[in-house]
Amino acid sequence: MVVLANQVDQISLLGAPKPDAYFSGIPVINLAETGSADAIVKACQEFGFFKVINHGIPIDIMAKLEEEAVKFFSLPQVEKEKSGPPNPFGYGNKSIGPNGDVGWVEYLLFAVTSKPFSYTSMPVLQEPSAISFRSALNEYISAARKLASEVLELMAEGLKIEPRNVFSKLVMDETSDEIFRLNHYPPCPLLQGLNCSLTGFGEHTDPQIISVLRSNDTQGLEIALRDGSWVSVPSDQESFFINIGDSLQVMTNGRFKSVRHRVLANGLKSRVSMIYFGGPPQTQRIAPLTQLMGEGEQSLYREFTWEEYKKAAYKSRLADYRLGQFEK
Ligand code: GA4
Repeated sequence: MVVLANQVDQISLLGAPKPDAYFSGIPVINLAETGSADAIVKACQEFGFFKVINHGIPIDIMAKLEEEAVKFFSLPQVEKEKSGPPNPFGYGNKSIGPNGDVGWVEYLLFAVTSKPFSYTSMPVLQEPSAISFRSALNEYISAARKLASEVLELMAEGLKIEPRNVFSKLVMDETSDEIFRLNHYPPCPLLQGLNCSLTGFGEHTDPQIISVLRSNDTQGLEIALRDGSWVSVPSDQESFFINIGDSLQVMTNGRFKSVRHRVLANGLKSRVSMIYFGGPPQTQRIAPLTQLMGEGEQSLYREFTWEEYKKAAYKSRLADYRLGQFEK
């Protein structure tokens, strides 16, 4: 145990997940089926989280990027560190964000600023040999952004608001603030035989509008249900998982829930995840849509721009309830 404490420093150990915490209730949305708009709205209200199947994105696009990510994370530590530390973009190891959060994870964070995006500040991606990594990234990010947009349009349809692109236009704009993240949770063999698990990525909500996650077939992701209990999300490498972010919670005046989630490290297997975060342009005002407000309904939040929210987020700790300071 002493050895474990030395190895993982201040990363928090959690109680082992209970066997019955494996949750079979994650809503599954079949995009090939009619009626998915209503099912999406229901999932956003109940969980702020759902799985998407029949999404039309070839498995090959995910597999190619996973292969490139594994190649990158297998490089010697000194090589990887040439693309770090993240400020906020670049390679990071154990340290998450600027305020002292840590987890059993290493990652690459990209700003999706120009489309197709550039890799300034990532030396490893500027090497000529990185052609296949760059092309896998571009291909994957375009597909994930398109999926985010389709899902956001179904949300508008399900909420019966117009135009249909009222949400999707916010992430599809030339100036949209999008982020992409590749995470690698290395196995932690020291955990074997111990009745506890290690925090890979601590609990938090995503500040943006929508997040699109895909992982390999290693378990680890957990979401908090409305009663605050944690459940483990069965992994599915062929599907995507969608999270509602804080900004969409505000735009729906609390109807859609920004889901709290976390990742636990695994004793035996590596987990690789890839997440697209769709955020609006910096100057975008984030407020409940008038069309959604019932008669006499008041906004739960004071007005703010995405730029203000982001600034506040980067001053916070990962687990903080960031919307708190914007509530009325
Ligand atoms: C959570 C969602 C995304 O991963 C992220 C994270 C960001 C970071 O890792 O740099 C933050 C975190 C996230 C919210 C609060 C701040 C910023 C770490 C942190 C402590 C890229 C994002 O946009 O916000």
